[in-house]
Amino acid sequence: MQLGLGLYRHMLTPDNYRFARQAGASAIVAHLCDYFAEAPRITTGRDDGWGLAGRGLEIWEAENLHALKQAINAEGLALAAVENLDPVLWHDVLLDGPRRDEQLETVKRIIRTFGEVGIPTLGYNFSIAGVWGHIEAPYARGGAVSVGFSTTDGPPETPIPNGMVWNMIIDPDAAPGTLGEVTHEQLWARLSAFLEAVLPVAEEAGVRLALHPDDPPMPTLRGTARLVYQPRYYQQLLDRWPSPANQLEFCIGSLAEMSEGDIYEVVDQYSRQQAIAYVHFRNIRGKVPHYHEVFVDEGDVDMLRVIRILQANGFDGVMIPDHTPQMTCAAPWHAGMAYALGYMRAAIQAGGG
Ligand SMILES: [Mn+2]
Repeated sequence: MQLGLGLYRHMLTPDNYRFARQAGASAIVAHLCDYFAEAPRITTGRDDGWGLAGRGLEIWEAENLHALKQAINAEGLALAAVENLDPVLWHDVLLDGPRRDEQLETVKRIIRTFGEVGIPTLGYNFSIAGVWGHIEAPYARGGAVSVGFSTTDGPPETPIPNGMVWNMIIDPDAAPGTLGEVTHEQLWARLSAFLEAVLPVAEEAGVRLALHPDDPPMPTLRGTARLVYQPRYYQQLLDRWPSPANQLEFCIGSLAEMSEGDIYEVVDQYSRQQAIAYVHFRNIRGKVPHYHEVFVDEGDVDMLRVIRILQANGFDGVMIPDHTPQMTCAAPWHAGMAYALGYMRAAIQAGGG
């Protein structure tokens, strides 16, 4: 098992690569979509969500991806995955809109480029509402600020306005109105169109697609269906499209927040199938519709047991800290990550590798 660190777009710097290396990581998971440029954290309840999509799209070009990989390699790290497509690149795939086929071609081109550059995994989140509705509050130990979700205490679940997809603005000039409702049948049909178009290309390119489960894992959010909001829907994904390129971005926190399933059985079920591309390591307290994100060592999940199950099933991929509570100091994000990485490294070593 390898330790990695996820870095947001504006954090893809040599200093942060060294920070990762110093904390024992050997891999980087890079976010290329420029959310969180203003603050490196999950934000909450704003009408404009995570802001304007489509900034800095040149990063998706082969020469820029190659330079990114070189810079990461130069610090002794692998570029293990790119996490999330900018919604500008594929919004009509999610919405079944008029530009769907053109955008499927764009995604295929990106996957082929990943294959050429040597980026082995593309993590994606097939979601219309995206990560939405979090509350930011001092939920973690010692009053550390983290996020939570609550259907009673969170922001009102308003319909998604036109021009917004995946909690980002894709068209600031969109006509007034809302996206309307999207059913589970529609969402799975859209996923089907996506995977049937791109999986053959991914197989040929040697790139794995890794699906993140829903965060928060509600059956619907803002009137739109969610895809993997119970652990069993991961199995549906794997069974419907069997392919070495059809893999999981396995988020322990999101899976543990789901109302069904035993998290240890879930970890065992999917790691035994060698279906996990990489792991998001995060602990939580509670389940939908009310939960809080907390430090790795204080939540409902015995994270050491999770690591032992992964090791027993021969998982040899990358595990990264997911979001962590912000620690009270001059570098709240970095301190939180260093804390999680130290814990994860100790757990891996204690388990024998
Ligand atoms: Mn996650």
